[in-house]
Amino acid sequence: MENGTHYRTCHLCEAMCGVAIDVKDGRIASIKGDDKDPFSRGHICPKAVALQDLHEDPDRLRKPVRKTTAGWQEMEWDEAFDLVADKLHQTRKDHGRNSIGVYLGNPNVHNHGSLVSTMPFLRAIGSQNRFSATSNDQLPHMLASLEMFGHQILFPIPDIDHTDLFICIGANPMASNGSLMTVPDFRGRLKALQQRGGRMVVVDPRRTETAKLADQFHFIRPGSDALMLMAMVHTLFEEDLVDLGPAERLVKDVDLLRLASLPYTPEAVSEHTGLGAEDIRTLARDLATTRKAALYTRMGTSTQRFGGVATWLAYCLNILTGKLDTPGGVLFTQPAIDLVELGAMSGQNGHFAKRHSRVRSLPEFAGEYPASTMADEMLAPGDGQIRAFVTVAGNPVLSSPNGRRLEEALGGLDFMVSVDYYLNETTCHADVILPPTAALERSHYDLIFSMFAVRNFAKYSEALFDAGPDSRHDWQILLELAHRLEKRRKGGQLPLRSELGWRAFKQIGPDPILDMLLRAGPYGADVGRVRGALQPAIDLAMDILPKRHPLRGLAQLSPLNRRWQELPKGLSLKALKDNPNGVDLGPLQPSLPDRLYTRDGKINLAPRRYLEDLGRLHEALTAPFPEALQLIGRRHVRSNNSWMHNSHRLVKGKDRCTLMIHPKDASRLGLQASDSAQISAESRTITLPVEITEDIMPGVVSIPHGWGHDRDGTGQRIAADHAGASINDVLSDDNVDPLSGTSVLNGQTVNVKVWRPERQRKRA
Ligand SMILES: Nc1nc2c(c(=O)[nH]1)N[C@H]1C(S)=C(S)[C@@H](COP(=O)(O)OP(=O)(O)OC[C@H]3O[C@@H](n4cnc5c(=O)[nH]c(N)nc54)[C@H](O)[C@@H]3O)O[C@H]1N2
Ligand SMILES: Nc1nc2c(c(=O)[nH]1)N[C@H]1C(S)=C(S)[C@@H](COP(=O)(O)OP(=O)(O)OC[C@H]3O[C@@H](n4cnc5c(=O)[nH]c(N)nc54)[C@H](O)[C@@H]3O)O[C@H]1N2
Ligand code: SF4
Ligand SMILES: [Mo]
Repeated sequence: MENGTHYRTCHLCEAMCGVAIDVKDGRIASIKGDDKDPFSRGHICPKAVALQDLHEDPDRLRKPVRKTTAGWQEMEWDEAFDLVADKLHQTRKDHGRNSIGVYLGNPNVHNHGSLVSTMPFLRAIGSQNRFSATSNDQLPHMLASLEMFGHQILFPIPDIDHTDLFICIGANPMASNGSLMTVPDFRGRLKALQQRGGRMVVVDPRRTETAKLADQFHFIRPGSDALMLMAMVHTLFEEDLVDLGPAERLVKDVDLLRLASLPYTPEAVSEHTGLGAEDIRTLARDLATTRKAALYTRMGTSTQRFGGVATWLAYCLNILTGKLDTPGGVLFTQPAIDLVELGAMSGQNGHFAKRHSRVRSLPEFAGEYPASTMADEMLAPGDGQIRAFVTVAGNPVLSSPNGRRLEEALGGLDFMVSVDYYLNETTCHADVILPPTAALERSHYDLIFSMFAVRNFAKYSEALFDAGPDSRHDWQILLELAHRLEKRRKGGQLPLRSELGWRAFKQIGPDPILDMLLRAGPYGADVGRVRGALQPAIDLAMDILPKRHPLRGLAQLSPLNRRWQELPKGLSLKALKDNPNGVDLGPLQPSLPDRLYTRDGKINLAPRRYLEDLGRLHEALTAPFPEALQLIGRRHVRSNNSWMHNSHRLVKGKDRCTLMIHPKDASRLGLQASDSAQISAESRTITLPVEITEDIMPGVVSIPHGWGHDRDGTGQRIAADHAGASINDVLSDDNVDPLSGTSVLNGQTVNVKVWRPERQRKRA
């Protein structure tokens, strides 16, 4: 690689920070924030520097490996692809197509190559037993978007750069750098908000790093957000504060929501939520009376027992107070590659509960079953039992509830293959591991997170290092496997046209597709001269064709759509290559009613599914509180889910995998600062050092996820030296939000007691 500075987007989290990487003599000399990136303006977090560690990590796999009785053995790619295709094909032949399970992990969405090849790959596998990190994460947001706006990835994004009130519930952007809100330099943007007289209010069971910068903070009992949000809705109606603003004529069923909120007075929910009734009223009034305000919720409200209802109510509150589609409120983005529109064009708006899982009858979402039932589907015998398993960029043993049970289930499979460059707690159960190129060896375009960004922005990064002939990108691995599976399914040979299609796809890869989509998109070709001639035809198509007609979609998406007339033009892959720091496409803009995808063109304020779940919410109102401690998660800026713990500079220093507990609870349990505690639920147990702090709500304890690297058979030496324990070894996989199937990762109850090895040993 040439000496000099190379510009890139950091792909590790959702923030899309620009990095400037200096290369000297073929090696990385430094990684800094890119001051010329118009979106991130030089901001990076400590993880960016660890991109180098990831790249140079001697523990990272570089060739396919196969498990043998004598340990892992390297293989050639061709041989590995054939072995995997043979095994998967045989399983399918012997036990049916649903006998193959697939789990897609989080890094897939940070990888445009994986994204364009996942669909053909899944089609070639052909199984309904699909899972992903979605059901441990943002599923309730996707469900609310689907039910209310008619499209599963059309998210209202807080316009943080222009708002005067940011209400942040169950999210910790100071650690996470934002989620479903791509917001590089959250701290800087918050500072600007506060400097223009704006305020941030945080509601969380822990006084988080974000809460410490807030103008106001409230503790809330885990799992009770839906009650608080319902009481806010109640207040808006009671005090006549409902004003739908720009959405006025688009919203339906306002009265249903009003009726539903009647029982939830702030007084009625106060004790259950831990917030004072007057505090809840004030929150509702402030949201209603601040013209530019945004209410934002994330992991803490989505991965809990009322994740579905709570997320829906958060959307409702923004709508009822006229914040949807208002600058300074929450808006839909207009990305350069509009996957929302492209999805809709091909009828892929999303679907929910079209079928149910075999063992526990949990609903699918977007063709995936909840991750919490993955082990059931492997362990329970019968037609459709998973016997072979594929993981791509995931570590569900650490990231899904009841990791120990999943581990046991993986151990019983006939065959498992993982596409991953680490031998981690999950991939160590595979028979074959296919390691892709590292991130710096491939190009990068944020197909997903550009859609969630607080400004419209496009950036393409070229590969920094040559991948070398004996390596494969994720997309090459997925397409190769798909091609070989298809061939086997068709008895060895594909019809000529299909064969040529596969070859062409494998030849061109994802970047020419990007180019095509960029040129054909809203910021694409400059149609100035031909506009006059083509405009009438386009307008006609938009007027007369039904909303879901593919031709209308095409017209809608094309640079000729009048809606984009004011947008900057000329984007293409070349244009992005010429601007390696990225291209700013302007602030978020109002887009209603065009952006809606519901059949009737309305926003459904009170979808039936949510109303049907309210019986359960009402029961919670009268149920006694849990006596036991409630366990919640947490994130730290130097960590990233389960897979950045093999970087020494990120894990060194104070142990971060601790049990946070309030002094009152600690003293009741006889726990002291230097103690370890045993945390358990039923027979699931882990042990961790305690961290006694008033920053956590009494009655609540917190453990970060992604740790527990002391399992046998893994291959990350630094991570093993800083093992910690996995919160998911304690959490139950029986516990999902019944409405959405999302795992309850926050608010499950646990027992905590002192753990002193000497005492334990004496007793034994
Ligand atoms: N208790 C609890 N559990 C949680 C959470 C929580 O808050 N609390 N958070 C949940 C959330 S939000 C998420 S997103 C999940 C994440 O859970 P997962 O997606 O299951 O796991 P990750 O820890 O992200 O592991 C990613 C794996 O991908 C590999 N990898 C990295 N980059 C690439 C690549 O480019 N290609 C390939 N093929 N592999 C790659 C890494 O080596 C690593 O093994 O965890 C969830 N689990
Ligand atoms: N450094 C770092 N950054 C990351 C990641 C990472 O692992 N590390 N992961 C990335 C991923 S995959 C994601 S999805 C995002 C997640 O981004 P965020 O959602 O911002 O991340 P969390 O820190 O999990 O924030 C959840 C908050 O909810 C609180 N909480 C828990 N239970 C409840 C509850 O019942 N009610 C309320 N109101 N709050 C509750 C927790 O205390 C915590 O502060 O972060 C991304 N960025
Ligand atoms: S916040 Fe950190 S990890 Fe996330 S994109 Fe920016 S530099 Fe990368
Ligand atoms: Mo996530």
